[in-house]
Amino acid sequence: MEKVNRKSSARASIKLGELDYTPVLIALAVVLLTFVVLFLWKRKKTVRSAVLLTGLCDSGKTYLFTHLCLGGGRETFTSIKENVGNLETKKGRQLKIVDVPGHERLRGKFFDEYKNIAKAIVYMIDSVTVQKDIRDVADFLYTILADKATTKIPVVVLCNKQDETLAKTETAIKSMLEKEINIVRQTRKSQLQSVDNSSTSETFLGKSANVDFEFDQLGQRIRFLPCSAIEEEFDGLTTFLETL
Ligand SMILES: Nc1nc2c(ncn2[C@@H]2O[C@H](COP(=O)(O)OP(=O)(O)OP(=O)(O)O)[C@@H](O)[C@H]2O)c(=O)[nH]1
Ligand SMILES: [Mg+2]
Repeated sequence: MEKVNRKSSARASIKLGELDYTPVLIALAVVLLTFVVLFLWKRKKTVRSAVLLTGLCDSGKTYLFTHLCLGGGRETFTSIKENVGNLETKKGRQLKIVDVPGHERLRGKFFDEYKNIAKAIVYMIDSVTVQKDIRDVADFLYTILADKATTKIPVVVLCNKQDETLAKTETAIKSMLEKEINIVRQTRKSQLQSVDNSSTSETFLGKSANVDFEFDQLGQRIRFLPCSAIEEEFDGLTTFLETL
C-alpha cells in the first residue's frame, strides 16, 4: 500500500515540474497590458489643457482671442465655429485657447464639446449691454458653474468693453449676477426635480434655496476682472493665465 502511495506522489511531482507555464504568463501579460492601456487612455481623456473663452454673442471673445493668439486685435464677424490657438506664457508654458461661439444655438453644444479638457474658463461679458441681457448672461453662467464637469476648475468673469462710458463696473456686474442667479436657480431647481438626478450633469448652485446666492458660497475659484480688449487692457487676465 505504502509502495503505491509513494509511486503516485512521485508521478504528481513529475507532472508539476513538467507543467508548461507559458499560457499563464501570456494571459498575465495580456491582463497587465490591458490595464496599462486603459490607464493611459483614461488619463489622456481627462488631461485638462485648454482655456475656454465663453460668453454671449458680441462680448468680445474673438477680438480678445486674436490679441492673445495672433498678437493683435482684429475685427471679426459673429463666430459660427470655434477658434483654437496657442498662447505662450512668460514662463514659456503653452496654453491652448479655445474661443467658443456665443450664438445661443451653438454655445451649449461647443461648451459640452470642450468642457472636459478645460483647465480654466473665461466668461466674457459685454459690460455695456449686461443689464439688458442679464437673464441670458446669468443663465449661461449658471450652466457653466453648475456643470459637474467644470466645478473644480477656476473661472474668470471678464467684464469687457470698460473703455465705454456706459460700461458697468465688475463690482456692479457681480451683484447684478448674484441677484439674477437666484431667479435662474429657482427655475432650474424645479426642472431638476422633474428629471432623474443621476441623469443630469447639473448640480445645485449655492448653499440652499433659502439662502440668497453669493459667488463666495462656491468652492470654485471665481474672480471678476475688468477688461478692454480694444485698448489692450487685460493685465488681470494675463496674470491669471500665468498661474495656470
Ligand atoms: N468698445 C469695445 N468694443 C469691443 C471690445 N472688444 C470687442 N469689441 C467689439 O465687440 C464686437 C464683437 O466682438 P467679437 O470679438 O466678434 O465678439 P464675440 O464674443 O466673438 O461674438 P460671437 O462670435 O458672436 O460669440 C466687435 O465689433 C468688437 O470690435 C472692447 O474692449 N471695447
Ligand atoms: Mg466670436
